[in-house]
Amino acid sequence: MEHTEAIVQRLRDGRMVSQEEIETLLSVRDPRSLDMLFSAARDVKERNFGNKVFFYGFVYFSTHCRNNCSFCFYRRSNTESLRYRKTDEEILSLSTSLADSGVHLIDLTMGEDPIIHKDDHYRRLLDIVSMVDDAVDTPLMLSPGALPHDVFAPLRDAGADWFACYQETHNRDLFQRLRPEQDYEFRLSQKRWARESGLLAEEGIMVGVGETMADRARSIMVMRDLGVDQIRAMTFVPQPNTPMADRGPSPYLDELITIAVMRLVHPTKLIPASLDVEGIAGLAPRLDAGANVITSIIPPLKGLAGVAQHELDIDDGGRSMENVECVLDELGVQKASRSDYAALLTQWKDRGISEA
Ligand code: SAM
Ligand code: MD0
Ligand code: SF4
Repeated sequence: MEHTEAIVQRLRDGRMVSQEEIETLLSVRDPRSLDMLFSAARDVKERNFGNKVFFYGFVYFSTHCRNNCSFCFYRRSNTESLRYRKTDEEILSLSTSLADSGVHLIDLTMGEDPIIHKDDHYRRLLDIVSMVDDAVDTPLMLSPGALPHDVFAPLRDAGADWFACYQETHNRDLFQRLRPEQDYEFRLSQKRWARESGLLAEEGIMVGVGETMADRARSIMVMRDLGVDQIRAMTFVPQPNTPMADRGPSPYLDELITIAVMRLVHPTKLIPASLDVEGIAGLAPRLDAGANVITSIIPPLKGLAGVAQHELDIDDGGRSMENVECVLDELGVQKASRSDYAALLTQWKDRGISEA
């Protein structure tokens, strides 16, 4: 306990810690040390962001995918997964209604849909981004999978603010098992290319896919080297009809501890509490662990899916803006203003310009 407390204190003082020390924090399981870890993470969050959180709307506009990730319900070999492709009109109406409901950002997400991932300089993707950007005054994130280097600047010019692409792990062997036929370096470069083009970037890992504590600690270090602005951990949710279907789910506590340690090591970054793991029931514990962005807000009855939880809490409105705001009221947490979010993005983008 003393050793753990000393590491936490060093982080709170803004000092560096080693990968082994991060691993020590990730390995904490006794109740008193856990209390101390979570309360330090909450405290650090509140010092940097107050009692306010951001809301991200999620538009999974195409569930077609050319890849075969072993953890994913939408892998190409799964003939039983729900496939749809939203039309321009549908993407526009979903985005405007999310913007009207007051989200701080819209995350436009797709599988690596072959009709978009083709050799035409990603014309369709750029058109979608411009179309949504013209229609809403809300920042946009794009989660389209891995793209060639020369598409990043046009995406920024089309109106994207953020680029999300999760490595899942920074252990190369494990990466190859999780994302067969995909290139580790190419995927890691996505975050660098995004930042070099003036986009903000998100990196993420999955918890419970066979990684060790040391792997988790290394990911938290790599996130610092990448200089990304948002970082996430999501518990792996086993999917039927996939090679990892029978892998037991790992305890959510591991994800919560990872979030808390991420918060201590990365005090000023955005860290999601994703509704896509445990649904709305998982919101409070993730905020209590130090998360400050609520992601995967999905309007009900629009034929939209989640990624890890394709149906949970969607059509009954559990993940709607309205319901999430009610739950936040009960928790005594406030919604940040649009101008809080705009100020943060401007500050970060200016920093990007001065680094370049
Ligand atoms: N197709 C794009 C890609 O893979 O980058 C964008 C989709 S992105 C929303 C998919 C992310 O959801 C993955 O990178 C992974 O982190 C997460 N995910 C997918 N399946 C999951 C599962 N079964 N359990 C937990 N997280 C999952
Ligand atoms: C989420 N379902 O935030 C979304 C997704 C993609 N950028 C995000 C994993 O949980
Ligand atoms: Fe496709 Fe993304 Fe699922 Fe992999 S995680 S199969 S790239 S949708």
